[in-house]
Parts: sequence; structure tokens; C-alpha cells
Amino acid sequence: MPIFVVQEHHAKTMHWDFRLEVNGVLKSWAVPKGPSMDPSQKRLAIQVPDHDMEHASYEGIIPEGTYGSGPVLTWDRGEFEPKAGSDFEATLKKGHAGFNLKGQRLKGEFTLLRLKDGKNWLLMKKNDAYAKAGWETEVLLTPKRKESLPVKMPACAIKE
Ligand SMILES: [Mn+2]
Repeated sequence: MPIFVVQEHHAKTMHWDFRLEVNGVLKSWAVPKGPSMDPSQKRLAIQVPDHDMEHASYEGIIPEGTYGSGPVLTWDRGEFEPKAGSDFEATLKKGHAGFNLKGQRLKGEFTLLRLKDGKNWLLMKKNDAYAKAGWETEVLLTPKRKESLPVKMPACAIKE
């Protein structure tokens, strides 16, 4: 099964990077408020360039002077399952994709819906058995955790 990963990224503007493995690359979105398990929280997700698979396991502090400089840590990770019977890449191209996440924090059905401007999407939790009203997106970075992170370049270059 393909994987998904969510990376907490303390860049100039903090966000979470939401990434789905599709045909050997990581389709990626920057989510300013992070994903939510609360179906009433429709989270803006700005599509960014595809990343190499190696980036899924990157944790560290992107050096100053480099794009996205700041701490990156894994916020969640697991397998995901495209909605039954769907050609996932085709649904993404159409701008309306459903999938099931099997992570530690994110579980169950989600939808990514592209807005009319073509670049901005909404990441939404579906109302299923895993949905939790009032759920808050936890920030994992602590000063101690930050000290433990190595300063290093991301494993791979961004694919344009
Ligand atoms: Mn980022």
C-alpha cells in the first residue's frame, strides 16, 4: 500500500506538509493550520511541488539560507488507501480525491478538494467512526526535541 506522511515544519511561517505517495513520488501540500480529525474543520492545503520518496523520512533542521529553513519533524505517518475502485491519480487530476489514512494521529476517510483557483485545496475529514469534534492539531516540537534534531539538508532536491 502507498504511504502518507505529515511533517511539522517550523519554517518562517509554520505549517504542516501533507504528502501522499502516488506513482513513486510524494504529492505534497502545505497545510498552514495542519490536518484535523474534526469534520467541521476544512483546512486550506496549498499544493507544492512533488517531492522524492526519500523526503518522507527526513527529520532535521533545514540550514539557514536554504529554502524552508527551520526544524522539520514527522508528525504522522502510515499507509493510505485510495477510495475503493478509484484511479487515485485520475481523481487528483480531477481535483476531488477520497482516501483512507492509517496513521497514528490521522485515521479514516479524508477528502482533498481543489478550489477554483487551481492551486488551493481543502483537506477535510469525513464524518466516520474516527471523526472527533473539537479535535486540535497538536504541535510536537519542544525545545528538547529541537536540540535533538541534526542540522542537515533535505535528502533530495525538489522536483519541479
Ligand atoms: Mn514545508
